[in-house]
Amino acid sequence: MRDPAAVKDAVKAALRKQEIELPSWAFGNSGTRFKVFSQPGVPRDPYEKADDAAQVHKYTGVAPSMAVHIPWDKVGDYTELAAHAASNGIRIGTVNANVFQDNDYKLGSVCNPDPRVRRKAVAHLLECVDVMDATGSPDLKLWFADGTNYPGQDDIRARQDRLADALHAVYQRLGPDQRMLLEYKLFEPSFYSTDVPDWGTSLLHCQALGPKAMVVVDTGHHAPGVNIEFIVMMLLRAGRLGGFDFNSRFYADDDLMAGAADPFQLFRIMHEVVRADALGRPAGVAFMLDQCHNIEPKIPAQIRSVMNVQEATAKALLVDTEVLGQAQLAGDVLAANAALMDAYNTDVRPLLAELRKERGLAPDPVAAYLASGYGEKIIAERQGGSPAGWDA
Ligand code: LRH
Ligand code: MN
Repeated sequence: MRDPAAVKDAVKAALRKQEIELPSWAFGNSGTRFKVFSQPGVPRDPYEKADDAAQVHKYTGVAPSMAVHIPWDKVGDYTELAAHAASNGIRIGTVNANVFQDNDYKLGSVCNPDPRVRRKAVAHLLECVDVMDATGSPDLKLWFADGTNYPGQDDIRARQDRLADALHAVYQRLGPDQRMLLEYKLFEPSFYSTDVPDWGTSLLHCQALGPKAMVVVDTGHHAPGVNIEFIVMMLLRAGRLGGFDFNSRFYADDDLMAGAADPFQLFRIMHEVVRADALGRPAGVAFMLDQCHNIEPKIPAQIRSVMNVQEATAKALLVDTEVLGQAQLAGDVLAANAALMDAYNTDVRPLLAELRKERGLAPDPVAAYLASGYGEKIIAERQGGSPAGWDA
């Protein structure tokens, strides 16, 4: 029988080390192909995005970095941007390349049949490594919209050769402490073939490149019904899980708040992470949010999302692994399932509120943020200029 106080202390100790990275683009205007809704007080540049990201860290204590997306977060001096973030108590994290918004990329970027276009795309990826050097960011995250819309449109094998060549060129440029994170996605914006559609394709390319190439699991990038925690387990087992893009979805790549649509799935994923002892930084898994708050206020939504990941993690840390392990080995199906469900059905909100108080934070981060008046302040201050958004 476990000592409840010892269990609680162990869970709190692990949660204190948790770090969840925020996406700069979640603070800008976003939407769908039908409409990008504007919201008052939205940041107008990466400096203001970092200010907003710092608010999330201020109230949660577990969001010490903001991922940037180039050119959405292009600035004259990236070292200065990193210094500004640091003055707000956070750091610039993962650098996301963007080779999906230029007319030249209609038939693809690094997989494009036209070598001129491929060279242009590789040049951008290399520019992103320069940004990493300036900000001190360890990770380059690559997601390619590349694919085809009709069978026969292009030679899908030749496209893999082009992709491999481009990744190799960028891999060579990485510094000793830098990594490349290759994100896969089943479909969209391509609707027949996507050049990096699944974890197997990403893993094969990463293994061909070398130890600094890792796979990113975006929870919205799978076919309905896919057992994502199985993929997570396999990538951890292979030592190739570089990171997560957490969000949730009811249908496709909905980019909703993590845990909002399927908190049980997020718990099952975090159970595999905890089981592999991969929660802490030494394991090298970057826990990132990748979301768009199309209709809801963005900063409280980010705070809520971080809390959802914390809650799923706390529940995973509460799994009585001894009872679970014994039931599994005994083939006691119901006892094994019950061991997991007992943890999942535990209300961890009091434990998290207690932990926040112990860390000098408000027990309810959303309420504390809303009471701070920061939301009203930025609406009043951020007059003029052009609000950041996907098409910025
Ligand atoms: C692609 C994606 C990728 C980002 C983009 C903002 O769907 O998940 O991670 O570059 O969203
Ligand atoms: Mn993503």
